[in-house]
Amino acid sequence: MSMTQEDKQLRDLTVKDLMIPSEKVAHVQLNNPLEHALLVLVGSGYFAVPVLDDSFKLAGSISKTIILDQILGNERFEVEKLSELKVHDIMNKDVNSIQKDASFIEGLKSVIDVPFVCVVNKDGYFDGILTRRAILKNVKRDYYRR
Ligand code: 4BW
Repeated sequence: MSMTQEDKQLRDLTVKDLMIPSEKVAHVQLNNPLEHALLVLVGSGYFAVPVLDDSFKLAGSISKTIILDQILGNERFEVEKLSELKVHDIMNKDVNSIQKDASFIEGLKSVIDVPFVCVVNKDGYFDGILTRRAILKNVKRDYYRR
């Protein structure tokens, strides 16, 4: 009989047990105009989402703050930039990633300074995200089980 995630001790959990799979993750693509990215961010309610290339490899991340900073002019928001600029022009390219088989503690360390980390396979293809929420839920479960 296979163990469910609920039965597992923290030390037996891997990122695969905790991650949100790619098909449930809101994301944008490198060549999308900023307007599309802003619609995805506002529509989903998320602060930041992953950016993927045409082959579904992780390329970066983009947040509402990066977009608003970019279109902020001296006296007004330069909204025309939303259709002129593409996601790849302003996205954050410096994103950390983790693999599915990483341990719980490696996952925990990866979300100490950021709200989520992208999960990729060894070739850089996007598998999903690991969120702080998933880590904290399991820390709480473990605390009450003791
Ligand atoms: O739509 C939401 N549903 C639920 N259940 N919780 C939400 C939602 N929006 C926000 N939250 C909560 C979560 O606890 O607010 C936290 C901060 O959200 P954020 O960062 O600033 O938009 C959420 O914490 P989290 O689940 O640990 O998620 C951390 C970050 O991971 C989010 C967002 O940037 C990203 N994220 C989470 N789920 C995502 C996602 N990005 C794309 N698609 C998803 N499905």
